[in-house]
Amino acid sequence: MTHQTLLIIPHFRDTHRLAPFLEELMATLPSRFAILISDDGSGDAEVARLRSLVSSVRQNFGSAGPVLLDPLLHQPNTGKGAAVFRGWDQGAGYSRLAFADADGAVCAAEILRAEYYLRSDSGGHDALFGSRVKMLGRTIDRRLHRHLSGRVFATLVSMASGLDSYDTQCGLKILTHAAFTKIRPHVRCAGFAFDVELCLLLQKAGQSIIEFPVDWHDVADGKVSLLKDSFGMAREVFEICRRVSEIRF
Ligand SMILES: Nc1nc2c(ncn2[C@@H]2O[C@H](COP(=O)(O)OP(=O)(O)OP(=O)(O)O)[C@@H](O)[C@H]2O)c(=O)[nH]1
Ligand SMILES: [Mg+2]
Repeated sequence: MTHQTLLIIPHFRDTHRLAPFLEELMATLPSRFAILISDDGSGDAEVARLRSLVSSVRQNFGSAGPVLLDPLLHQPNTGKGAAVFRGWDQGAGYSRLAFADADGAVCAAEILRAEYYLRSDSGGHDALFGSRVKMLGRTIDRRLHRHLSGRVFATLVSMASGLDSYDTQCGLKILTHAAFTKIRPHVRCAGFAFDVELCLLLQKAGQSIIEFPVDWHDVADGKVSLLKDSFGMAREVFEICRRVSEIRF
């Protein structure tokens, strides 16, 4: 079977959290998936750990499930957005492109459920954005301060951009390769606010996005800091809104 969905895992010094998640992905995803870890300037020692993780996982799983590609390496550290887009740029020949956070906050079964939904979707959506909505049937295990800061950020994004998204920052997104090709020339944001740019560009290009509630569990030892990153992200959001408003498709 040819591989149809390219799943990018943006990675920055996260091998210890990625290791159990990568095993779970290999055990859960079918062979239409290819997994590409996009390293973002983690440094020689961490890259050595990443390479050894990839080769031991390959040995354990053989050729039955998804293909685990050689990690995509880059120096220096450029940000999560840039790492995702570098990965998606490798996606020629795939029908769908996805990314998921390295910590496994959205588990492999949820990634598969979301990908299956977009694949078999009769509504003709071009992109699916995971969303952390507390609702019957879904499990959201998230620290209160993360939830509250996420609501503040989503409200800020909505006021600045008019975007009606409930949760732009969830660590699972899938889109068709065709949709990505349309917006690629306009992609600029390298940092943690890249999801906002992605959403605004897709909308502006007339692509239809569905928000898809997924299960989420916070995994300790994250790198996004409420104090350190929120001002930079707010600045990025205003810059993205200004720039996207000037783009014509
Ligand atoms: N490429 C790249 N990826 C990063 C960087 N910092 C974090 N990441 C990745 O971005 C993803 C999310 O980062 P996390 O550290 O899980 O963020 P968090 O603090 O747990 O925040 P939430 O998951 O949103 O609650 C993971 O896949 C990280 O490896 C970076 O500087 N560059
Ligand atoms: Mg996380």
